[in-house]
Amino acid sequence: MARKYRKYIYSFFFASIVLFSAKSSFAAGLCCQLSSGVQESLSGVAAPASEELSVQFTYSFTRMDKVMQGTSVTSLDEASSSTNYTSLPVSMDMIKHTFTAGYGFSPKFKGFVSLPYLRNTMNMTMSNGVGLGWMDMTMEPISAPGDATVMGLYRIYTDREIRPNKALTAGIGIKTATGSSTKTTSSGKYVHAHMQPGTGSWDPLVSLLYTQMMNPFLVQADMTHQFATRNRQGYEFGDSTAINLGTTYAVAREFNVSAGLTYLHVAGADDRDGKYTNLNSLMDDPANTGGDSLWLSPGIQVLPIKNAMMDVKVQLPVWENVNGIQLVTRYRVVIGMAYRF
Ligand SMILES: [Cu+2]
Repeated sequence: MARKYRKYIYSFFFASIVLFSAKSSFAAGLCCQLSSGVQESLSGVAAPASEELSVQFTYSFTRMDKVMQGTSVTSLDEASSSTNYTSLPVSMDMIKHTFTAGYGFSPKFKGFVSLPYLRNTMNMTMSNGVGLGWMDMTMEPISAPGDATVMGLYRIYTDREIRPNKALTAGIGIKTATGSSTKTTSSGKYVHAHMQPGTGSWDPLVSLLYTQMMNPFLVQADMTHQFATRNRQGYEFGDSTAINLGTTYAVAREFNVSAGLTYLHVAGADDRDGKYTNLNSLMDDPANTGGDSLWLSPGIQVLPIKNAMMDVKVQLPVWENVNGIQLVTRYRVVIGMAYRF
């Protein structure tokens, strides 16, 4: 039944599927690791065919208002009574607009560039001193360009040139340092490292992607690793590894449903010179960065006209194990629009 739809899935997904849009601002505390988008690393970007240009616009909204310690959900009250922190995060929203362009230089090689623009907002609560209670405050929003990413994908193996059923693709790239990592608050101190629009570091990326058509399903497995390097201010965000398993099912010519399962590992950050560190603030203690998590991502894809696609997905954490205590994601919504020329 879905045989005739096959090429539509193909045209968008088979070749390369890279959404590194998120690599930008890969400032990864567990709270922000999703916003940094690691988990999307190899799923969802429109892939251009040879001598074809693809453009994609992606909007993502990440809501963080859950506090976790290790594998269990805790509360702000508990976090404030069990620790000495006098500054705690209440909620954080991250909005990211990403423009991605891809070009197929040959049937085997494709190149991509992605440019993000971020808006991060945050509410916090601060102690007025022992016995004096807590006061809520809203931080000044951060709105700025994030880190651009450049990536190349090379198809290593395919079972046949025309309408392949299987393909193995390797990717190599770099997350640049185009976003600012030195935004300050009104008091002149650096904003939380994980709220900065960029990381200030040039981080190499490697990925491997396997796709297989199992009519009417398209199945893919991929892995991406980002090597975080130290930025000029002495801060090093942790390396991250994302392993993703996803499937797309062609319901009709113009409509697909998709599901993804992602395992994400993010190493803790290291603030060598202490410029971003404030041990009175939970968000500014590097001990509260990094961890492991598992995400589920149901979604739909609409292909209204030839060469165009719109997709919407929700990403939900189903299991997490954070280092220390962290503000983590409750949900994330991603909306993408792509066109190939
Ligand atoms: Cu804050």
